[in-house]
Amino acid sequence: MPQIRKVILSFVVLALAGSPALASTWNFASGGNPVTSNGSHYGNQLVFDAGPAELRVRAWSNTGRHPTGSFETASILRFSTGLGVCNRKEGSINSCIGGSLDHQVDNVSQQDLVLFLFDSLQVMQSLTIDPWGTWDRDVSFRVGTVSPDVSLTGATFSSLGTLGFGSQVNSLNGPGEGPVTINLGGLTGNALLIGALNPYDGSPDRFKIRQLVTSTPMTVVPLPGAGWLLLSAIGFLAGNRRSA
Ligand SMILES: [Ca+2]
Ligand SMILES: [Ca+2]
Ligand SMILES: [Ca+2]
Repeated sequence: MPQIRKVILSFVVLALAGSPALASTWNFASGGNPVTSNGSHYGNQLVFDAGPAELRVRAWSNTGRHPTGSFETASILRFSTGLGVCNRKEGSINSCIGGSLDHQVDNVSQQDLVLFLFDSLQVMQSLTIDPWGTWDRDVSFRVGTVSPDVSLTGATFSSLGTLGFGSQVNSLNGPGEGPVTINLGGLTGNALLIGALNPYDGSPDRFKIRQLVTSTPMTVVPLPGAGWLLLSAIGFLAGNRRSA
């Protein structure tokens, strides 16, 4: 009888634990995760693969005039050390790519924003930024549950909440040339919006986005079949106790 109890208890533990969290590490530097790009124009998109999960990345910057400071599409680009952004006020895309400053994610004159959009809910674990040169490394981010077709065009920082994004979280880091890994706090959503510190604090932040780590949320299996089996198992255990 103890053997049977052990088997039933194992089943109960399994049923309650549900599916384990699966971690994904997304490497954006050259040679990292495979990427598909539809070009380098403003409003372009990069699609990264990591096993069964897919991640779409797009960029915006607050270069718009209707209303002033509203977001317009920018260009998201993969460089040797990670992802950078060229916006509509950083010269032509080619000169921006060829220069050493503007092609980073930065808050100098404009606020660049990078949207990471997943095809499922993810727990946001950590993000690694890597400046090109020595710059301040402050980051602002938001996690949200948004439409798969979300567009930031025409939105402003104050209207991001209506699109499904949560409150802005800031990570303040000193200046340096080396990479910094930021804790994303385990917030859950299908979207992560990253930029240099907003608002600009007088010391320019510029960086590439090198790596992102996420995991799938833990789920308790609510299968009706499992529920009935669980109840039967508990009943069996109770009956067993009475007869013991
Ligand atoms: Ca830029
Ligand atoms: Ca800029
Ligand atoms: Ca700063």
